[in-house]
Amino acid sequence: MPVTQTAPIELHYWPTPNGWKISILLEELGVPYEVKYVNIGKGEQFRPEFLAIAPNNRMPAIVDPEGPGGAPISVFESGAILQYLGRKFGAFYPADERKRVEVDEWLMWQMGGFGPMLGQNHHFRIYAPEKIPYAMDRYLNETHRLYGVLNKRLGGRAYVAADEYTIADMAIIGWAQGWKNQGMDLEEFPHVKAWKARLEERPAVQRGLAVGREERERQASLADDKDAQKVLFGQRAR
Ligand SMILES: N[C@@H](CCC(=O)N[C@@H](CS)C(=O)NCC(=O)O)C(=O)O
Repeated sequence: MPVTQTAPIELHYWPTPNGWKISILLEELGVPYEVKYVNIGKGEQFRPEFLAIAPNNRMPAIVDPEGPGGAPISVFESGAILQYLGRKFGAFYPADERKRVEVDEWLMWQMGGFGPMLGQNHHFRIYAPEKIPYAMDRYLNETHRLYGVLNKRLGGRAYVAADEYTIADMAIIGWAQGWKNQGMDLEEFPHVKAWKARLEERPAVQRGLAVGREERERQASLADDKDAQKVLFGQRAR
């Protein structure tokens, strides 16, 4: 029986590759949700009410007022959120064990590699006050390697896992938006390019990527915003 959602899911969010994963899934599911912006450049991720649901001071996070047993539940870490919503609504996360293992493999590949490594690449290329060739090369090469892995995987396949469109694709697509700033040339990765275009044709993907665009455009770009850089870079245990 399809699960219905009556009360909106709270999405604690800022428009970035990790945030887009969840806005895309919620748009695909067509369930009610309410965006609560967490402006990470202004330090809103350190507010006590946000830390109570996301102790790692990173968005995205959700609060589902209709969680297991009908009681509210909060979830942080984008991969865990994708899995929770996929299980709850029985969509984009196949129940068949072989398929689910494939989805988990590619979801973890994104969470552990095609996310953290691309993030470091972007940091050292764009934000680092000094250009450190060793760090820049290391993360550029790793990004290139990861795009190569994805390209091979997508050869002869429409989607990354389980022969269908899943949360694994949704986890990866946001990170592939930034290929230029990551120093990549998509012509080198034709299967990635075709897959990206295929996903971007989906209205829900377009809507998911647009959530909060105006909020973000109102802000100075992080590369020029020294105050935001102070908030985001060089964090230590508090
Ligand atoms: N592993 C986390 C990473 C989330 C993450 O890095 N979020 C960034 C924006 S993309 C953030 O909230 N940064 C705030 C900060 O650095 O304080 C996830 O996938 O949810």
